[in-house]
Amino acid sequence: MKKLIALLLALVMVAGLVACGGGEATPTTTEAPVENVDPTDAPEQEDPTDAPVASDITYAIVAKSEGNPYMEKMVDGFKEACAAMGVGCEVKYPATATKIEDQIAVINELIGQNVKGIAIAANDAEALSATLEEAKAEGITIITLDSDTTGSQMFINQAGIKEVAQVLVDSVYDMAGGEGEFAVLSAASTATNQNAWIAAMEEIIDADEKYANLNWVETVYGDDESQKSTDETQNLMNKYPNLKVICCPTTVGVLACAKAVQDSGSAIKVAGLGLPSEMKDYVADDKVCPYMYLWNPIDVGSCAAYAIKAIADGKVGEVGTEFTADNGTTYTIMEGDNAELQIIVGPPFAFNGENIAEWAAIY
Ligand code: RAM
Repeated sequence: MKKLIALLLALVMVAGLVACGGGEATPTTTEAPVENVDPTDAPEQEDPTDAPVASDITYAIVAKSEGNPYMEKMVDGFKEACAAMGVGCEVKYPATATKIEDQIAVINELIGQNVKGIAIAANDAEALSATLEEAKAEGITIITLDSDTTGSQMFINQAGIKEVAQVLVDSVYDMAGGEGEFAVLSAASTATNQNAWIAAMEEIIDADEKYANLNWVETVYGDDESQKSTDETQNLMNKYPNLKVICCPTTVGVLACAKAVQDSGSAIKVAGLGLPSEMKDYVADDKVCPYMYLWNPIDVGSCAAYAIKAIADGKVGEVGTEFTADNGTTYTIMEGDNAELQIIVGPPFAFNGENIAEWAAIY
């Protein structure tokens, strides 16, 4: 089984390396996934992340929280890229997603371990800055992925903030039939990525008359915990009997919400960002979630590892210039919102009843 997973991952990585360019629609998020592989046809392969590492350089990845399959996929991509570059890889999960001291403790630990680069999915937009400055003063390259913070040299942005917000607003508009009540079930209240998407959703709705008949009743927070997300969904259903749509810009939240709504028999529709492997039973025209969006979290993790090396190698210049990372992909450098710089991995991709099963086999 481990070997099959490794093989599938390796195939995804090959596609992923092509896909990390940003800008244009990218193959791994927009083209058909690799074919399912018959395990009996597959050559015997060692898990590449088990291979001995020649260099004494180690890069680390810090996730938002443990037990979140999205984070685990991102970590897989990071590990694979480290293995391909021949550098060591350290993976850290903070004790919680809600107490920023937990991520601070993890970064301090990594400084003590002499890692050369850290990629962090930040649980707060600012509270990590001082610790990250200390890390940089020790010569550690600091980047953010998934969720940004000040103090980061570069944010590996999975998809543009406005692009994500636009598909979420349009999903709500469509699923509500253009008018009526909707709510947002988010992750932790300090999560930079969700907060940025929510703020951009507000701007999009305020700026266009088309959305004037949508009534955003409340935003609640499930903290990327399944039970809390379920409880918050039930509270919304009880509090707003006319609710038409719940929009969840979090893979943990959208799964808990879809299940709670389906189990209740309610006619509410669920929109948001979900992992196909977790959402396959809930996504189809006639199901609780007609369609949803995401991108390839494995690509995001892989791009982060390559970006650390590019920065450390001095390949990254000014805003508006390009650099080619060791995966052979050229990225355009943009100004960051929290981090100094950012690159965008690719556009959000729609999953529906037609394509969800294929993608569920990959992530
Ligand atoms: C959850 C996390 C993650 C986010 C995805 C969409 O897994 O909150 O940060 O990017 O959802």
